[in-house]
Amino acid sequence: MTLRSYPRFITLEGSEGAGKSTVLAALREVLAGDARDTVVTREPGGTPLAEQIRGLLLDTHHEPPTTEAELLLVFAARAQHVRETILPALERGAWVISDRFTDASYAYQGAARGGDLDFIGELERRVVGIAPGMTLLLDVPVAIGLQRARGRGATDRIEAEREDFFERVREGYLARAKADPARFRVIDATQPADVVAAQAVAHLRDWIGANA
Ligand code: Z5A
Repeated sequence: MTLRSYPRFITLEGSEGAGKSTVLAALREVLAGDARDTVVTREPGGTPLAEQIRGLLLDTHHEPPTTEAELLLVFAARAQHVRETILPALERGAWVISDRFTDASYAYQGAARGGDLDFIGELERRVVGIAPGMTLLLDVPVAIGLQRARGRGATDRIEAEREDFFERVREGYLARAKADPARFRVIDATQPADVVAAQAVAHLRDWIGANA
């Protein structure tokens, strides 16, 4: 089974503290300004059940899930998210922007945790089945991203990982981008937040122009 790519499906990725929230707000504003039917969602999460799974994944009050359990939990949440939220929206012609999607599993559970990339690929094909048309990757050196993220206060289970974990996340994302330059737009997220947002908006406008 091959993945079906949807031009109106756009994902936003980045390692810790890359600044996805600001960019997401800017993208939402563009689509709302054009009066386009738009769904903005996130992973893990995006449906009531998937949000519960997110809680399990990020909670620090139980024993940490094994690498395999973590991987299956993110894909269980995604299976629900794709069928309950993303596909119904795409099928009615809406634009969907997701704060993270399957690339995050390759970066976090694959590159950073050492999970089996072939198995992740198999899950992607059999459980997910769809791919975004465009992915914006906000790239920032780990030390800068962690400083920003930890400046916000309480950390969840994954945010509490060590710096070398996030180095592998970043490398995992950059490897994905290099392997699929037609889909990825890599943005230097060390720039001021308004500059990063403006570049993301420019990519979105180009993409809409080519795919509306
Ligand atoms: N995860 C996984 O393991 N596997 C999967 O398949 C999926 C996810 C889908 C939750 O994701 C966790 O799930 C995540 C990966 C894992 N774990 N981690 N770590 P999330 O996306 O909800 O959580 P997050 O990565 O922790 O998001 P974040 O740290 O909030 O990142 P962000 O949205 O990019 O950061 P931000 O809130 O926009 O910005 C952080 C701070 O930096 C904030 O104070 C901003 O004002 C500041 N900032 C932002 N941009 C700038 C610039 N350009 N300059 C200066 N300061 C800035």
